Amino acid sequence: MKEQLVEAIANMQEEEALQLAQEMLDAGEDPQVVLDACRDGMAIVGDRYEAKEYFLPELVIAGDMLQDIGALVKPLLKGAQAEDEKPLGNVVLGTVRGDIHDIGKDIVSFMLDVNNFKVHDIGVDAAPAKFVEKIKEVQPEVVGMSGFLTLAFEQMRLTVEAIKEAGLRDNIKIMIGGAVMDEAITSHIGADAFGADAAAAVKLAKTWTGVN
Ligand code: B12
Repeated sequence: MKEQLVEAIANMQEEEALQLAQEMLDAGEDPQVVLDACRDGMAIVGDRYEAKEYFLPELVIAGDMLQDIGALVKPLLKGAQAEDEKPLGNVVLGTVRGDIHDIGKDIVSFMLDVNNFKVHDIGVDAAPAKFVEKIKEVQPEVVGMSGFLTLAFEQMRLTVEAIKEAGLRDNIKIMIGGAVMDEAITSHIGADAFGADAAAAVKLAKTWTGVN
């Protein structure tokens, strides 16, 4: 069924995709498998966009589909969290300036949240000064930057620079992620690590806060 969901997303079959996701969850499938299928489907959409088979409207539909499926998955993940636990740490998270992609960031935010981190989400198109301001305010252990466009490389680098200039770099760990990011770009940007998905983001945050 996972493959069918990937296909439905890739082929812009909105209703089928939502129905398949619901059926998988009803049948007791791990919500993470549903999210993985979304990601695989989105990767195909991205490839078709690049190949000029799809255009902006398809990206918009794909974004809508993912948000709808995300809304089905989230309550199931949330159920696992104990309400009264003390947060493991603070994370400031945002999509960098010039970039408005937020689906991946929101999944990361949500997974950190269900894993008991306090997430301070500063949204999309977040300028370096906005990161700095929030870091000063909440003094997080971890900062996460999301980026989906090639132009985000430079914005991430500028954000790290701004954090350094504000004298805040030594106290925090910085992770980056998003469609076009990879391990190789991490040191260029001046970040500490790259995470390929939300699970990696949680793992990094746990390592850096001494949880494991
Ligand atoms: C949906 C989509 C859109 C939607 C976004 C809706 C929304 N609310 O986010 C809309 C239609 C708005 C859009 C617009 C554009 N898009 Co677009 N979009 C996509 C698409 C198809 C999927 C992105 C997505 O949501 N994926 C699903 C999520 C779940 O996966 P994910 O994003 O990778 O997130 C996971 C990981 O990356 C990771 N992660 C994410 N953030 C972080 C952060 C940290 C700290 C860590 C550790 C991990 C992490 O965890 C997430 C969950 O597991 C991608 C193609 C692709 N393959 O990604 C193109 C893509 C990103 N878009 C692209 C482009 C070009 C654009 C536009 C410029 C198009 C245009 N001509 O206007 C605009 C840009 C607008 C802007 N200024 O930002 C290009 C970017 C190319 C490039 N190299 O620059 C891509 C790659 C498509 C392509 N192949 O050409 N887009």
